[in-house]
Amino acid sequence: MEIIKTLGEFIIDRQMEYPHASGELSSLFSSIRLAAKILHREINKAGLADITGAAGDDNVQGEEQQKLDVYANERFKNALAQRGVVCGIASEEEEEFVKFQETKNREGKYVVLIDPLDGSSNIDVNVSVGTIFSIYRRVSPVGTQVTEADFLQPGHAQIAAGYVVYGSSTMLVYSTGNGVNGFTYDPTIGVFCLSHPNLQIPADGTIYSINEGNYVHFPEGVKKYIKYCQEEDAETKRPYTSRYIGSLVSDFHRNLIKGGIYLYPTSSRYPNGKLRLLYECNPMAFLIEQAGGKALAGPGQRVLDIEPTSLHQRCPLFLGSMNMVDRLDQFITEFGG
Ligand code: P6P
Repeated sequence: MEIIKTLGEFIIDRQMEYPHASGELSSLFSSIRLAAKILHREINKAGLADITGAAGDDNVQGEEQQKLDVYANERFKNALAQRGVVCGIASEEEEEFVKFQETKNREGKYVVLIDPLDGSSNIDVNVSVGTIFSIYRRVSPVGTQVTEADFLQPGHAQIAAGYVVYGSSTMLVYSTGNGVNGFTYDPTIGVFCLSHPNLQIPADGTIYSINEGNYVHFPEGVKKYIKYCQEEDAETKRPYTSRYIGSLVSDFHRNLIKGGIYLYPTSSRYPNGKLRLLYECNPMAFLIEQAGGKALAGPGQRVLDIEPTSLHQRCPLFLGSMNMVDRLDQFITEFGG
């Protein structure tokens, strides 16, 4: 008889490891779990319902908002507000951070930063998309209104981070700082089941993931690394394989399982990189370090040590297998990156 450990049981078991834990973080995760199940339902019928396609507005990024972006943002915002343990959120879909005004929320100890539906432009072509979340303890006094300082914390202060990937199966992968665990959603019984305990990224891999369409604009060190990936070398199993889905969560998840490196450098269109530090780079960097990998924003620059200055600031991102990121770091240190 197979033993099913659900996400809920896993959270309770792990909570026992933190005697001081008051169960609030568990409650926070249950709200994320609920929103993820609802989004799973909507994404898997998106092609049928009139919920695909643009919503007609542009978000703070100036990107055309897909209807599911808007829906996802509302779902996660409402779920996170209901439990009272969160005093506010920042979202890719919200220009300003959102203050939860209920008294129960002002007592909340946590803030959540979220990309509700990353890669949403892929929905209409049936390619995997994801939700990315990052959780901090607030720095402002409990009982007061949340402040911007609560959101502008360096990534190493995260107490938890994770993602949901809505792919061939829906998975929730997260860490609270003691390793990374993956849960696969079983829609027939409506629960996330532990399917990938203690995920560790291989120290080496043979996959590099980058949008080579921007090659001519890449820094010299990145160009040289790409050529390195393409050279013959039996010992280091090169040439590597190029895989780029164009959905960060999907590219990240594949590399986490198989080993590999994901790169989003600066380019002419994105002089500071495209990805957002607070709700894309930091949570993914937290996870990859917890899984034994590495995440840089530039030569020797650990993503998690960046001191944020604004909610939607961008930064370059190089993350994945430790030895692959170290090799890239040599190139961008010597030639620029
Ligand atoms: P490009 C999706 O828009 C996203 O934010 C990430 O999910 C993805 O990795 C990246 O941008 C793709 O960007 O410029 O290669 O299309």
